[in-house]
Amino acid sequence: MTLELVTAGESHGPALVAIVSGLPAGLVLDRAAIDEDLRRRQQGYGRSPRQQIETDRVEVYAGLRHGRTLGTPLALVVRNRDHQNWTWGMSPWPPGGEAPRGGKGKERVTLPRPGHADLAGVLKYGLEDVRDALERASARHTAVVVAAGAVAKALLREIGVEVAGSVVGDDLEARVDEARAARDTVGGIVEVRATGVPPGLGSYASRGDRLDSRLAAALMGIQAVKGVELGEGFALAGRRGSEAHDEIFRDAQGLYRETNHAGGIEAGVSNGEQVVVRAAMKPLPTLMKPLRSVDLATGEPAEALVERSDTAAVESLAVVAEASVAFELARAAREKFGGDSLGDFLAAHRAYLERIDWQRR
Ligand code: EPS
Repeated sequence: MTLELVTAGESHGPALVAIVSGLPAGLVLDRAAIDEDLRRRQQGYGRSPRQQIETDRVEVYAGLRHGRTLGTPLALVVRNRDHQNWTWGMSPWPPGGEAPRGGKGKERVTLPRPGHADLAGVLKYGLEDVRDALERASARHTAVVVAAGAVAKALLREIGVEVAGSVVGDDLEARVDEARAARDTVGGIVEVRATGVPPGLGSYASRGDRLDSRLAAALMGIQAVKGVELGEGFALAGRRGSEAHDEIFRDAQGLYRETNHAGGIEAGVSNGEQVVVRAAMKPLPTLMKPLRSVDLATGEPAEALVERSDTAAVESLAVVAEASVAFELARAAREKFGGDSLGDFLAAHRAYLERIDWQRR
């Protein structure tokens, strides 16, 4: 039994969609808790005016009855309010007739932004309008990832796992103000910590089973993330082994560690310590003072597309990274403890903890 997430949706299309399969039956979901995570994702210093248009709310179309999962695929939808300005430009069907006055998305985009999906997308898919690439590549997509992550957090809470993301460093607002004044953008670093993770999630058996490889892939799957670190990651490369590993001790309560350089994962398996991961976000590629590019319609040098955008979205990344880590931990927990109902899942978890508690003494 494993948890899977499939998403769909364009930034200015009608809605974003997520299908989560592999949840046990009987998990109670709290709509307000999911909406609260959606709200948190929309906050943050440096976001664009788009966030004043959107008030993200989850809608559920399948897999839930009276607030309890049915053990069937859960279908989540977050609508794009801004779509009302793009009904012609982002119409799923040929729009026909005249574009409404003031409607967006009528003009073909031919000025690719360095760092965005624009050029790679038109080349890969043989597109003529950069918009056909940028709409799906947009970080707007992260709204449904957060909704799915909130569901994963509800499952993890049942086994005592809490996941929290935060921004690393406290100088963000000043950096954003300076960048905005210069019509530029900034990135940053976020950290996610998960407590209560039992030892034994993930496996060293195969590359794709490793919990660290899955967390890295999940974090790299978020728009604008260019680096991922597990535990003290890059710093470990410069240390000696005697300063890099978490020695094992034993007292009356059993085995324990005094340090957590590994970030709670050894050999791709959780070791019972706090899981600590970091993600580095590049500066966003839409600059109000545009970078040099080439007009794909004429082949002539030109300035890149300037669209309404964020100066920074690092605080939002903290929420998205939290959701992404939660989803991967929940997936690993589903694989370890299985069960079609929440009761079966919890019973397997309890039996496992009893067994390792005995083994750790
Ligand atoms: C984004 C560009 C901006 C951001 C968007 C991500 O969109 P717009 O062009 O509509 O202003 O606002 O993020 C969101 C909409 C969101 O909800 O996070 C991009 O190009 O990735």
